Amino acid sequence: MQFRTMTAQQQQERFEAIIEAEGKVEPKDWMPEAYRKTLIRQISQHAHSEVVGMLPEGRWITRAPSLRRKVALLAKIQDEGGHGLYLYSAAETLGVSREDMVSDLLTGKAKYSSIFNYPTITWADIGAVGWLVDGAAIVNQIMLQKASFGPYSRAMIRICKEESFHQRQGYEIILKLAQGTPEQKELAQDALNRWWWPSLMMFGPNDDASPNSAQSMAWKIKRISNDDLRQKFIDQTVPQANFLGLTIPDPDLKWNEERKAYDFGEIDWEEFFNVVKGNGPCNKERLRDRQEAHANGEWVREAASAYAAKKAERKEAA
Ligand code: BYC
Repeated sequence: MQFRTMTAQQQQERFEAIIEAEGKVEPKDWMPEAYRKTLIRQISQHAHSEVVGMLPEGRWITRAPSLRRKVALLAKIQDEGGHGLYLYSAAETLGVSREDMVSDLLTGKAKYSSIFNYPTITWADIGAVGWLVDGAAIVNQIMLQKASFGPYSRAMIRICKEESFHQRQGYEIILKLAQGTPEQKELAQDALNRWWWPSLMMFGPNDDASPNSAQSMAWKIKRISNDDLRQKFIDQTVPQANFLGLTIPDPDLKWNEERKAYDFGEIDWEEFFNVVKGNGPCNKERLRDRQEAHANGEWVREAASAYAAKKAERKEAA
């Protein structure tokens, strides 16, 4: 039966059956309005995060310590731009325009990941971003490959492949510094000290303070809760820090044999919400840089749309 000829109840039942059977909801399928809105919210925020995430790393392209490091960093940052494009395209299939999404970002209406409002002040920060930020992103994004919305799930499969290269790129930078001179090791430790807690915040508020989680999990957009993902990240990252000979800046961090997991200290949620509200160390700078980049790209958008219009005109005339 076609969606168009179904009653509202049949449509709802078909949607629920797809979710139940681990199938994929596709853009032309009927879906509840709230499901569509949740996806637009999450996918567009994710796309914005990828694009804004290019900025803190972009600062280091001209200052990378060797040609090899520069090439790897450039490739990584280009990948992030690509991720933004896949994700904007996935969101567009839900009926929202790219112009509207970009405008929401540029006017400060849209959220993007809190992590990108922290500064990259030394080269070791580039290592920490790859190791910890991309590391956290992978832990979160592996489950999104199985998201119930087809275009999001397919975009995430490709993104995850690229993210694992990003994580290794960062870990290798930190490893070299950690094995270097005492000054280099100190740079690595200092970067870990500054990026550890913000990385834990990337997973979002605790489960009991996460208004969207329960419904997103029922719809199989999210598969694992914020707290469970955070724990997974901590458990896999602590042994890496130990191997590097670096100390995680948390005096309460302790292996819990009963839980077979690390206990850890209290996250400063006041800092998190403050950053999300726009008051982090770099929020203003990030928005200003995106606004500037958008204005500088005006001629490219004009040229591209003029070319598309000309092509359509020629096709019509032929
Ligand atoms: N920062 O109910 P909750 C990358 C918001 S990019 C800011 O738990 P949800 C990379 C949340 O939006 C990494 N805001 O929400 C790129 C919600 O507000 P709204 C980005 C946050 O959606 C370049 C409110 O808090 N990854 O990998 O169920 C270089 C309540 O939260 C944050 C993604 O976007 C935050 N950290 O769960 C390197 C992954 N956390 O919208 C790396 C996709 C929460 O109700 N997104 N909020 O106004 C997700 O998986 C989920 O959206 C989240 C939050 C886990 C982030």
